[in-house]
Amino acid sequence: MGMTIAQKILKAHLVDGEMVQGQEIGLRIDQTLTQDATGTMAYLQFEAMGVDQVKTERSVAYIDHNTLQSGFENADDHKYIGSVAKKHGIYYSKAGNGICHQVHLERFGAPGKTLIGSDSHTPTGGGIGMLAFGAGGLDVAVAMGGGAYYIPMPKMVRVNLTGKLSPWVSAKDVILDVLRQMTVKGGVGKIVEYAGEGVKTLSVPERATITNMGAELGATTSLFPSDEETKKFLEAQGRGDVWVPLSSDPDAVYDEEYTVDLSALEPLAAMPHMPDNVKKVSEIGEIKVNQCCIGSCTNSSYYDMMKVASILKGKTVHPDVSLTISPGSKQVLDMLAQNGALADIIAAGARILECACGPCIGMGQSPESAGVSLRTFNRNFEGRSGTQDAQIYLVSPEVAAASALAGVLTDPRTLGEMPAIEMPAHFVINDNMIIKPSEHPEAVEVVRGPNIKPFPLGHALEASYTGKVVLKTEDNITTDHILPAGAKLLPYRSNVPYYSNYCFINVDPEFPARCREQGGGIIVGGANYGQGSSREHAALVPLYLGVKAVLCKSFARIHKANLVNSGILPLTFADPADYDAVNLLDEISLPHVQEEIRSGRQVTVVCGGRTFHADCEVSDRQRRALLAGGTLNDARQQAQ
Ligand code: MIC
Ligand code: SF4
Repeated sequence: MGMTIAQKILKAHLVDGEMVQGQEIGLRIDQTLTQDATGTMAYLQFEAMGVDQVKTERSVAYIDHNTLQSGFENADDHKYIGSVAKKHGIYYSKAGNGICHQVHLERFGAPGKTLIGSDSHTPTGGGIGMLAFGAGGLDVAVAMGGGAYYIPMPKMVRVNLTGKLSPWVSAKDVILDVLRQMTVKGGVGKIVEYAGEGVKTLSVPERATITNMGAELGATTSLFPSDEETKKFLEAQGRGDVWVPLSSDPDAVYDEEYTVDLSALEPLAAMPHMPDNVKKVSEIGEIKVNQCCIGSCTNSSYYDMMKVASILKGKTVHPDVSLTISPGSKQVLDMLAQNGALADIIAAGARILECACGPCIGMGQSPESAGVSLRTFNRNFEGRSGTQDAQIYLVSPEVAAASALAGVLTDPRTLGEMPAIEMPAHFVINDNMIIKPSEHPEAVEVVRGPNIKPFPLGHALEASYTGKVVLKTEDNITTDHILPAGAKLLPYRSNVPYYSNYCFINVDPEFPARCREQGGGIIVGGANYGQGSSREHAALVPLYLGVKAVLCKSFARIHKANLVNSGILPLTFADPADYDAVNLLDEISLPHVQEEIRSGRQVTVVCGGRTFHADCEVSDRQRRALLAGGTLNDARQQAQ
């Protein structure tokens, strides 16, 4: 039987298990990346493992999230990560060099290789045919130490691209259309492959926009074939030698198929507050806009920025609009500076920000109260911008730039003829903000600032458990709900005790205090619990607050893995109707939980005199971790 592209790469990297759908497989990981907001934890865990030098082909530590230094915390974290990197064989991309996914695509990614990153948008690498996964920090630490990365063998989805994009319609509209079709839950447990005639009409940056936002589908990862276009991109990056061709076999079997007719697409927008709440710009109408933000790992390539510059050239941003531009990397900014496009952007009245995540993660540029902000980013969850009542729309760079000029949401097709943007034959290559690891690692001292506190460790699972329901949530709870980010809180990513005061703060401000009163307990959730970011803090902080189990209708993949790593039981209602019978502060007992987890049986749940069952769908390896109270405890026990 023929194979899909993903199956070929999985097969070449399989070190454990069988490629049978739903069963856990272990993969050899060629490359890892971390960013700073998840990196401190990942490296603290890596240090706890006692490995000297990373065992991967390439590991890179990026500083791109916490770049606002309004106190010592972020700068101290950068210093810590820089010194750990130097000591353990990891490349270090300094603050200002760019967003991890953009820089990795430009300078390190390679078709056919496996990559895991402690950031949910790591699948951006799928734009060049890399099999790239977002993961928790501990999983990345294990991979750096040479350990396998485990996922349940995913289903295969094929998205057929037919036709060719019309002028002013962009790759962002392709993925917004896929989100409209599949929803934010539609990709869970699946790898999405793009195929068909339309593929060759898309450049690598356009493909990367599409694979980037596969994270919003909940997909395990997304990828494109590696073809002549991929080769051209890598050659232009001076890295033609890493190119290999990759395509699926003609008789490859997919579990699901979707079609996007590129020719029929129009400019789209995801309306507040979910990435799958997609409408045509022409249907939404001319709403007044206060802010436009162009950048993020979704839309910050040279290609995107050149489109924006050509729209802004010779024009002026509307007096009521604040337009921010964050180029994805130093390479992009450098090229815009050298060819004069940056001058066009500046002259139009845009605010140029650092090459970093910036407004995407609420690191500055929070909109005004109830402000309407059009963003070329990937997430518009409520409150993520830093302004709780802001209305965030996700759009293409073309829509954002056109609207910034007009002051209202604007269909760029009204602008007349679209300027043609050529992909460069050679990108400007200057890696002087990427620091190589030391040749004398023994001489490097790791620097730890006072904000870096130890991370919590779970306790072995006892025979039975009784605790109160400390929170009951609706469906689609995101990790931004569980632990908000933003400029005020991100500096505490290496300080779990402090961060814990903000757990679920925008859902139920009493949650941290309630956990302290009750000595922890159980969280009850709806469907797709934990979607969004890979931040393992969304597990570590509840662990710190004494949460022993999350009982919900279904989980997002990375969050579920993070719960297991922390030793928190990920339970799902065997009968979703039982969700209705459980209320806040009810007492829940799990009378035989240890035995049931050990033997893989359903977990008995007693609540208010009723008995029902929950599933704990995990692998044998994960069962062991849950019994030990987390993956690190388990690794220690195995080592003994
Ligand atoms: C995000 O976009 O939410 C982040 C910030 O990049 C996260 C990682 C984090 O929370 O540090 C992600 O997507 O994984
Ligand atoms: Fe950074 Fe935003 Fe991308 Fe997350 S989604 S990596 S915050 S740019």
